[in-house]
Amino acid sequence: MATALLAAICALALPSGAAAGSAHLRLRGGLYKLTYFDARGAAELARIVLVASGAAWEDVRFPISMEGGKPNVPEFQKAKASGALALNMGRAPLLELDDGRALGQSRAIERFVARSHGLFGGSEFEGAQIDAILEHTRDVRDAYGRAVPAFGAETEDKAAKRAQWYAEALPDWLRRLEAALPPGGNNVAVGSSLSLADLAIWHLLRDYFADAEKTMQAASGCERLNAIADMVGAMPAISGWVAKRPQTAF
Ligand SMILES: N[C@@H](CCC(=O)N[C@@H](CS)C(=O)NCC(=O)O)C(=O)O
Repeated sequence: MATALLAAICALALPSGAAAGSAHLRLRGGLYKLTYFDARGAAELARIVLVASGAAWEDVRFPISMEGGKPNVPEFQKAKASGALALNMGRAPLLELDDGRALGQSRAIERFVARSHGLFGGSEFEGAQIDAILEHTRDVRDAYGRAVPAFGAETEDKAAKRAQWYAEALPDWLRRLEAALPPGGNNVAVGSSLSLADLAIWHLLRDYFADAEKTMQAASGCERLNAIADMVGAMPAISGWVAKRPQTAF
């Protein structure tokens, strides 16, 4: 249900509604403002990077109601109709800076904030290694989207596909992700300090999939991935965010 709802939100192609109030996306304080739906969805890793960066930021969420059995997002519609989301082609998330500049695309936002706050490695090559790990995590997420249909009713077939994902496909992906980490120690994926790669690994292993227990089982042989995820999860900024963020189904 949660995945289907996320897919529905992420696939929304809503007609333009009434014009938005002009104050809707105006910055009220903080270095950044990140606007997305009231969901983790495509924005949560960007939020995690903002949290880890220590920068002041504003977490703006379009409410989602389920009136009539389908997602309704009137504030999103207004923002979209106003052109306020044009930099993400009428979609969310959108990052705004306190100097008036703005940026769309979740991955561009993640990389920009990470680069701006020392979370993108110590050299061009480390940056590229971080990029590669980020793309690996995206590949795993995309594979899940292909393996387990997000739309439609829960069926036996879908349950079987989900079971296969956790029992076979995810362990295989995670083994290969572990093997793809650059050699090193220190409980970080790249170089010698925390980076976007570590945050993306934590998000994939501890935050992304609905079944946390089965994800832990799938990752059970992956010592480095687990060490990285544990290190990130123990960061006070991250554990504090997880404790205080709005609880959403997806
Ligand atoms: N690749 C884009 C995808 C953006 C996207 O599809 N956002 C969805 C939510 S996950 C959205 O705003 N859907 C509403 C719509 O397209 O009208 C990103 O990562 O930012």
